[in-house]
Amino acid sequence: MLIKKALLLVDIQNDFCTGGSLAVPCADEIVTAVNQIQCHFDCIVATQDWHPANHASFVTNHPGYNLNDTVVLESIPQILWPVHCVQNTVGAEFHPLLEKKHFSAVFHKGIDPLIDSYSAFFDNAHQRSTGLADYLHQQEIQEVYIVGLATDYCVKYSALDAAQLGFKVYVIEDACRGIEFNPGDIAKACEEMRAVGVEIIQSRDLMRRGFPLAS
Ligand code: VGL
Ligand code: ZN
Repeated sequence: MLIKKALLLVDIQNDFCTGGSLAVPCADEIVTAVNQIQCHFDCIVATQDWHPANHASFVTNHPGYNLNDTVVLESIPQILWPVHCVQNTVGAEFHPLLEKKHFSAVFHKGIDPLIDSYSAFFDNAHQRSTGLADYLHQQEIQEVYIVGLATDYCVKYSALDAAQLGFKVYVIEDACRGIEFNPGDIAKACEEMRAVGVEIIQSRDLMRRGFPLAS
């Protein structure tokens, strides 16, 4: 029986790309690869970081605190970020060159003002689901291939949750970029993902594996 695979595009949005408020170094470089691999997947899902303006991860909502300070939200350490990906703003839109017409569904994350959501599946307290897990189960997906931003935050937490949910998970390294706030963060994220069985692969491996083209 053919294994059902989904491609998950994490947060490929203007605010994480060049000129954005939380620009991930070299983020724009992934767009070509992400567009090229879409032809191998029947199921393509994307997430948007989608914060209300009063979101608790924004440094501006914590007077007296500085960028990248840590606060505690619902017992979870929270890094304070610049204002980014505010709902219905240009910064929250997908990168203009990202191919969007084959998306099967889009899921929003980080909508609760009181808690952040690095993972595409659940908020950081694992209290509220984005609906992505149910959707992938409905589509009878067994394997999830992850690309996007940022390797050491939302890609990592999405991969860890996907593995915990029982999916076979692949992270396509050259179609991701990380923040690397501290040197070594990206490598550490890859090790954490590997430790739970996530395979870190390259986009060229998709051709080698005898990947069928989508029907
Ligand atoms: C992300 C920091 C804050 C991400 C989202 O998409 O990796 N990082 N919000
Ligand atoms: Zn965010």
